[in-house]
Amino acid sequence: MTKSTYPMACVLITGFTPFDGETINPSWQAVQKLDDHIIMKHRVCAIELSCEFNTSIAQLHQAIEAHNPAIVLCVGQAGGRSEISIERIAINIDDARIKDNAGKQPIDTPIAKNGPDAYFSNLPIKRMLSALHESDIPAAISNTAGTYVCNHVMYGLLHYINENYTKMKGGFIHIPYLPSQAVHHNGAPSMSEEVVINALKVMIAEALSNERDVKIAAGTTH
Ligand code: PCA
Repeated sequence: MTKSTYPMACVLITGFTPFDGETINPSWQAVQKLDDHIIMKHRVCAIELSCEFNTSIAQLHQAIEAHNPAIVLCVGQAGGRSEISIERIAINIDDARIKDNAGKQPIDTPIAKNGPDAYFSNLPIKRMLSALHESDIPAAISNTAGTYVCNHVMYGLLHYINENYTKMKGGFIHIPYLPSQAVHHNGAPSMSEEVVINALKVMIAEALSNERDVKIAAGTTH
């Protein structure tokens, strides 16, 4: 085998289709710009997930099988949040406030019947947080990814990793509205696409270079 025929290791990064009346989703807007970028000798592969329960997890599993990534970073919109939110935990429940893009609205439905109540991200979330702060990007650890499609995908990702690829790293990032969305939501905070793209690069590089996390206080009292 010649050197060029070895596939390059890859990082899978996902964004979502628009939902809840929006015409764009900032996650896919940013994520697609990173497709084919090389970060620390890893090729970034970007895919768009449907904002639909079940379909989204199936699409994610298919992409994992196709690319065998070292790291999977899923990204979604959290309108109303002001910072990059590094999600710590996914819980085994769907409780949809609104219908998904396929018209489904599961309420108090477990994601995996015999799965554990929750999974923690196995990415070095505190290191990622510090790296973002060092780059002057507002960010925080979040202790809830909600109970809609993003939590569903994060749980589906970590359950799949736990059952099939225990060496694979995975986690979820929520991002604020883009300024072009925030103008339609009175008082809502926003973050530019440029900053979000930079944040994703910083977090991917940090996750690729550190297997283990560090203990830094980043909890909340509320
Ligand atoms: N945000 C939603 C689903 C898709 C997205 O971008 C959520 O936070 O669940």
